[in-house]
Amino acid sequence: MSLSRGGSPILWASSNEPQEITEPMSDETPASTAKPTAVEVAKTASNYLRGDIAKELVDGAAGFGKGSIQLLKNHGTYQQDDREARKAVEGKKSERQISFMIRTCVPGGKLTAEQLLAAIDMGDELGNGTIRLTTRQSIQHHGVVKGDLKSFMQRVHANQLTTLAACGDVERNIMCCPAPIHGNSVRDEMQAKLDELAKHLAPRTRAYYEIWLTDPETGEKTLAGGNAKEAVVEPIYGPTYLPRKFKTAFALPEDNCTDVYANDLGFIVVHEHGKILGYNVLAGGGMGVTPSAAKTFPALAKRLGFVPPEDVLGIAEAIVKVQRDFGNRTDRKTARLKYTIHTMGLENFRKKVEEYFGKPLAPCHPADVHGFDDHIGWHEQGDGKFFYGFNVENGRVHDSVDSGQAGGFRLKTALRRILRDIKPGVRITAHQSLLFTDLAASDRDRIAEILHAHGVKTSEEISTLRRWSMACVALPTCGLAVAESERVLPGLIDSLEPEVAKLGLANDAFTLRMTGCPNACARPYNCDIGIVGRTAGKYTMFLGGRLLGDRLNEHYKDVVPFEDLCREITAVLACYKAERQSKETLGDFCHRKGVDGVRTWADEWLAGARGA
Ligand code: SRM
Ligand code: SF4
Repeated sequence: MSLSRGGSPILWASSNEPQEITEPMSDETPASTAKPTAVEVAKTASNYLRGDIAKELVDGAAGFGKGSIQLLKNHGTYQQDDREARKAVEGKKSERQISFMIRTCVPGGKLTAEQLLAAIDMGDELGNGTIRLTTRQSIQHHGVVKGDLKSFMQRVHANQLTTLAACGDVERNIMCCPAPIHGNSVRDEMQAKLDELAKHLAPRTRAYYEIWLTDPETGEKTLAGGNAKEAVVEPIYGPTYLPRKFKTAFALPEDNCTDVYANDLGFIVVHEHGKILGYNVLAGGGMGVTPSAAKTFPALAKRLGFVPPEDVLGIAEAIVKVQRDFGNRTDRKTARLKYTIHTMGLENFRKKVEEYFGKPLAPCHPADVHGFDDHIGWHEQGDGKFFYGFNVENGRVHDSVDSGQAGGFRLKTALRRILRDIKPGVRITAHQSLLFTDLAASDRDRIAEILHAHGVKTSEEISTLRRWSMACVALPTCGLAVAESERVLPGLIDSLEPEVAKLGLANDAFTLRMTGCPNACARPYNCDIGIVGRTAGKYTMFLGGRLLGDRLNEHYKDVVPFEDLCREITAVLACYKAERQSKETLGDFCHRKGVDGVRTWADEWLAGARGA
């Protein structure tokens, strides 16, 4: 079956249901009940995200109670435990080694060298010694214990960043193409618009400041913030915030590096002759699905209308408020904006948005995404300086020699050297990688030397396949993972690289994205090859999306053992090589031939009938 741009349920070919998630999503409420979900109850009673967090923070227990666990997400932190350590204590809940994942917002992925260095230090001193660059241009830390949460938040604040609204039922980290191309006022203005919007949609409760940013000794509020004097605490969100997470991205037609169609709200810049005419507004994108719940589906955002630059904040606020008032608060599985639009119908949704916006929306400008740049490698900035896109495999910044891995490298130490010695500007990409900006031509050799001295490959030395791949975090920290992802994708790529080279496809760019469950944190449903965790050691394969991110892929094969992924993917690539038309991308080829046609061809190839 085809997953059109409008989005429709995925059909799972096998009758095997996915393995029960070891720890059911604690914020789920059965769909049949009309009562507000437990999370809604917790938010309502929380007095603008306070709840019992402050009390429980100092109660001596290793973790928080159920209500606080939900509220804490809005403060940017998830209570987790190392799922491998669980086995050692035979599943006794009380003995789980509780720690916290902390996500820091980095709007548009823009940082200074000092800020990234400080984040790395925090990971070493209070976390698990690594940091994770995410698929939404932000930073995650893992392994922070409860007793260190407050000092962690204070250090994030001192680093001029925040964890407020990095997770939770609010607007999350807003994405934007991070490339620093000077003299390109379109990019400059778009990035400035993102900053305005991020500020506009940030929660205004003082809870964050009261709980985390008080003096640890005296309890005094030494660090300013919030809107103490405003009569209305949350003029946009209200006391119960949104029914579910809400995500926004900006993109350029020629560069959809933020995957704008995967967002609840998207803005595609419409520009002519170096001037922004306005933005095409998209609404209702989202990837997460629950395979056992047919009511859930991935969807690309729909094209809603066009606004001039001065109306971006207004239209965003109107859409957020429609979702606030009409989103489903009785079933978190169908609470995202994509379901609100599905339930209301696009035209009714548009009318409601226009009502909240106070004027009609102009029809979309024909401009649409037609290019994608991951910004890896060396580029001129346009001001005599350069930026370097540095591929960080799956976004994990660590020294592998510390963890005793074979073929070790010291990426974290190399990054420290680059950040300290060269002091570049820093941007995080939506592909979990880094841009070092404002470089001189002479920095080229220095950066390569530093990387090599630490056993790290430059972006030019990795394969095209690895460069365009992404994996989500999954095990051991993610409580929702049913299969491995980040820890196994590098090995899969190791085995695929020679096969791809043998087929003569080493220079072909196609996106390969893997996740440890169908929640789809690495956006596997709109790429060329999606590999989604189905159960321990087994995956569902999807084909026929594309690098541009404007088409959902289709179900190809189910319950594929990890050990078979390399040959299954190789067979698909062999089919592509044999039958593609000139300049046809892998995704376009699979879409044209159809997944059934590709499957038949590939199965014959695997059976030796095509000279495999
Ligand atoms: Fe995600 C939940 C990690 C981007 C869809 N995601 C989670 C949690 C918090 C697991 C949990 O709820 O207990 C994961 C934390 C694991 C860990 O140990 O760190 C997690 N998501 C991530 C990150 C770190 C993956 C990565 O490898 O980079 C990304 C952080 C982004 C950020 O900085 O804000 C991340 N998550 C995404 C994306 C991609 C995107 O937004 O562009 C998606 C698909 C788009 C979407 O939202 O539909 C995504 N994450 C989900 C979902 C499914 C939501 C749904 O509507 O069904 C969940 C589960 C949920 O919300 O119930 C989830
Ligand atoms: Fe966890 Fe990956 Fe599933 Fe996201 S996609 S919830 S990180 S296993």
